[in-house]
Amino acid sequence: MHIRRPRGWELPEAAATPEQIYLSRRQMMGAGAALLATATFGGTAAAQRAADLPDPSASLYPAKQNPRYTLDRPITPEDKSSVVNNYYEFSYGKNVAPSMSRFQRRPWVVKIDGMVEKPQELGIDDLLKKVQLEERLYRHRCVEAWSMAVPWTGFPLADLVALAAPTSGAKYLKMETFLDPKVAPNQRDFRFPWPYVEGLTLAEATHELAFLVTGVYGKPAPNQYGAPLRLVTPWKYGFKSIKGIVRFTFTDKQPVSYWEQVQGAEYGFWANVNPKVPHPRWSQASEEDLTTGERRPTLIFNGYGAFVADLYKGQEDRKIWY
Ligand SMILES: Nc1nc2c(c(=O)[nH]1)N[C@H]1C(S)=C(S)[C@@H](COP(=O)(O)O)O[C@H]1N2
Ligand SMILES: [Mo]
Repeated sequence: MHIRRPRGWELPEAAATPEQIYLSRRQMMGAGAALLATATFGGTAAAQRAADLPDPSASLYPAKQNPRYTLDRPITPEDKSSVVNNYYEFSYGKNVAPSMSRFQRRPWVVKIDGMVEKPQELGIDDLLKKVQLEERLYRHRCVEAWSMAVPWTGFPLADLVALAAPTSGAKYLKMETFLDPKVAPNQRDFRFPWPYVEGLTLAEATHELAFLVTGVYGKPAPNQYGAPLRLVTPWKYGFKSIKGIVRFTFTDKQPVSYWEQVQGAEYGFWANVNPKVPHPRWSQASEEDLTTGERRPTLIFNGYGAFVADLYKGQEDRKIWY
């Protein structure tokens, strides 16, 4: 009899079947009941213990605020921004944190590969020793037309690019979210192309605004913000700001991002904020401010035109807006 070796999430059944049925099927395939019990219930207890441990990077916070990045609006209070999140791996709704009980922020290994002189794998705490954390106040604009203003803590993406030392042929940086359906239930949903992927040109990735975020509100980021490592590109729609990053690949091919794979006609590679270029299904002229609940006009490049317009000089009538 041919018994297919279980390869976890890679089994098509795992993607298509609710966990309960999937587990009993694996049981029939010969996996020991005791082993299964350890894998499921033991794993949950371990996750709980890990979640209860203090974050090993806590002493790095709060970091000094960089005064170069100022806001034209009040900071969104944490009790508002922490319950309106997008993190499709865990929930298709906005209150994501309750679905993250199995998520563990350590151990967290980041892989740097592709067209680089220094391919490497390093733990997040080793990475944190190689960079200098700072706080930055940034506006955030979701393509769904809501916005907030957040005190992120992190370090320039350019610093990670420098650690990698890309070769001269590298033109793009591709980033990937972790893949573990035991932790992120929606990664069993075969309708979506997991893992979440995003990409930037190298010019964008080394631009001073591109920020790798590890913290928020002066402390290590709560899980729903994309801990322990997420991107923030404040001049672009929020879906570019990939969460839970485990891999950075330097390449000469333009990466096809997650949303581009799902719905390429509506969500492209560039995704630069422009109030005059509507989404195919709604206007982008204004946005709902999460802080006040009021609508405010959307700004070109989300207000960062003075910083980034040079990146796109002469291309303004091309497809850089979606
Ligand atoms: N891995 C991953 N990253 C993601 C998303 C996601 O679903 N999965 N959603 C994106 C979208 S659409 C937005 S608006 C921001 C939301 O970030 P916030 O929850 O910190 O506001 O995360 C982005 N990064
Ligand atoms: Mo978004």
